[in-house]
Amino acid sequence: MWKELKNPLISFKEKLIKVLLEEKITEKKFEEIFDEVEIKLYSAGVSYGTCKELRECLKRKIVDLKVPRGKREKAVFNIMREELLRILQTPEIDLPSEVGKKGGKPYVIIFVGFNGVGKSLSVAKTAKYLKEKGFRVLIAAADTFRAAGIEQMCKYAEAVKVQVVKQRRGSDSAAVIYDAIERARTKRFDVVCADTAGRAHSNENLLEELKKVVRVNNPDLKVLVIDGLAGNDAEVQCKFFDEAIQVDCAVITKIDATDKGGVILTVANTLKKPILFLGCGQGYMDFIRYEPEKIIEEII
Ligand SMILES: Nc1nc2c(ncn2[C@@H]2O[C@H](COP(=O)(O)OP(=O)(O)O)[C@@H](O)[C@H]2O)c(=O)[nH]1
Ligand SMILES: [Mg+2]
Repeated sequence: MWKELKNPLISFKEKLIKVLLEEKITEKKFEEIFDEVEIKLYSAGVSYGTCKELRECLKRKIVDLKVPRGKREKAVFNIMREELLRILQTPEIDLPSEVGKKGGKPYVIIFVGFNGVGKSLSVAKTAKYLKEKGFRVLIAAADTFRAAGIEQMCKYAEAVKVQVVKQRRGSDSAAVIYDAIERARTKRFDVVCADTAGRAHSNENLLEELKKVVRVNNPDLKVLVIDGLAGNDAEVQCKFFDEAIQVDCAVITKIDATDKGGVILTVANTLKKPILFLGCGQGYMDFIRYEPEKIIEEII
């Protein structure tokens, strides 16, 4: 899952330790070693901005580092651990407790993101999870744009045994979600999980539509879904959606389908917002909690 991230980081660590055995690490030496690693980090999906930040904070701690013989390995490891953790550590969110706080009023979650990133499946995973926590969950099939968007959401909803609110294809996605919230209010549902249409940088209309969805429905949680295979583009996607609608948290999908893993660093560092879960498969239970310490254990 993390191979392409792990290999360069391990090799970086080993190179530093090797130099440290002979002499102090000068700034020039540090830059030289980091340059080699950086290219590989890019291709593992760590964005330019995130690499730069990592370089600067590691540099500050490692250049001229003085440690007694025998403690060097541990010292380098600790510094890397600390700095990676600083990047990966984001505020936490406890979804069931947030839903509980609404005290009977429906808690509204919308999922946004580019096409094909895994929004609809993430809606179903979240709905199933919350249902199993004892909440009454309703799904809004509000991807009214894509052909078969509604049918797909209905199929997922049926599979996780959650009721769904839908309208005709091409109808107003804000209105579908509005309807679902009304239904949730009158029928005493605790949560509405709303799908939306995917969009791209160039999709002005869809972006306006998304802003309207937010304006009209004032959701409690706006979840940005990012594909774990997105590579460096993850940074652009984070900024694009955060500027448009101020997202509250992220989901990173398909981490089972890649060795890159760097997208996680990029998203954590760019958004600095909670990561709700990591999607790790096409089944409705295929997601894991986001645990930065565990990830660091894997990568260094
Ligand atoms: N392997 C894997 N596939 C996923 C994951 N999440 C979504 N997918 C697949 O990615 C494709 C697109 O997902 P979908 O939910 O339709 O994306 P949407 O266009 O953003 O709604 C589907 O084939 C999903 O089964 C995941 O965590 N792992
Ligand atoms: Mg979809």
